[in-house]
Amino acid sequence: MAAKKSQKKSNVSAEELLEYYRDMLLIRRFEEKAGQLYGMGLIGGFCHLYIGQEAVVVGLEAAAKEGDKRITSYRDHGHMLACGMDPKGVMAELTGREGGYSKGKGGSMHMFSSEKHFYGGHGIVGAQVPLGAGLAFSDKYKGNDNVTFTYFGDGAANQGQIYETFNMAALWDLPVIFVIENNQYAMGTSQKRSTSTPDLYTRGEAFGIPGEIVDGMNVLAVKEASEKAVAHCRAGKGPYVLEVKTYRYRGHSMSDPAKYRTRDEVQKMRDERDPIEQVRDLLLTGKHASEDDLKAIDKDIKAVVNESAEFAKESPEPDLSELWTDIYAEELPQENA
Ligand SMILES: Cc1ncc(C[n+]2csc(CCOP(=O)(O)OP(=O)(O)O)c2C)c(N)n1
Ligand SMILES: [Mg+2]
Repeated sequence: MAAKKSQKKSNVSAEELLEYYRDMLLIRRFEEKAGQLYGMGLIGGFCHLYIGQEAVVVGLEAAAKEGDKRITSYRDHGHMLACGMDPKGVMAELTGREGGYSKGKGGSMHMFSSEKHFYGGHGIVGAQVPLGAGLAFSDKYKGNDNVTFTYFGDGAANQGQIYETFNMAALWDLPVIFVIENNQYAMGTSQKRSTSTPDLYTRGEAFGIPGEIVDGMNVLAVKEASEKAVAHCRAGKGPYVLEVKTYRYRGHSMSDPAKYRTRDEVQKMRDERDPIEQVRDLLLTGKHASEDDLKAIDKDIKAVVNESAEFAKESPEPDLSELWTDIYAEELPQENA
């Protein structure tokens, strides 16, 4: 059903569809592998998987250009892979090893890449939102046309600091896209139980920020909305809100028994709305790819993910002396000063 809808709406090329298929599948398989390594005791601490939400970040990234920034919460592995960070470095950080993006000292929720303009990975709900506006402020100040994608959840959307940020972002016309990843739950609390007005995309209205609701299980719909929001920000018209309706298949974190929803609810979403299956359908029915082509892609992705897991197991534990590094900021390189 949904696949047919997106097929009608888009004139997307086969190459693009294949790229989205690959990017979403990489996130899905990476997260499945992370879940396995967690079960084997190789990953410690918190670990929040992104399975089910892949179309959100892949669709948003489809409209990004070099120089754009992104910042998100603790559910961050998909964001890192979608902006081109190396799966090996991400997986090795999950296992707490030297080869990880934070040299094994950060773990799942605390990874950064200045090269890919990825600013974390934040464990405090909503904390990344004012930081995202700050990143956008830096671009506005420097006079370039970069935008910042600032992701947060439906639960975070009820926090006070979000609205202080909306006010400043609108007042200063900051080039920031506030992406509300509405996966319908904040830990075990459904949006219905926690939120007085269900339409989170209208939350910017009081500040004069335009907003839109987007089908987050449909990567093409997300891409289209992202292009619109990005064009708005690059044109200097200030911030934009996108409420992207999505769904997480796994528990809130690896330690969540998920008793607050039925198995049927999750299964129905998987069967009827899965973002990867939708693109797979488009590729096959549009004869852009054969079953064999897709099998070959699956095999490639599995190899990349297995390689990342091997690296994450073999990379050494950080040396004790690392306890004393990365504590204070070093002098900034001139272009960032
Ligand atoms: C300030 C703060 N309060 C509470 C928590 C505990 N906590 C962690 S995640 C979470 C739910 C957030 O849900 P949502 O924003 O919808 O994001 P999702 O996990 O669904 O991606 C809560 C309450 C926290 N980490 N920080
Ligand atoms: Mg949520």
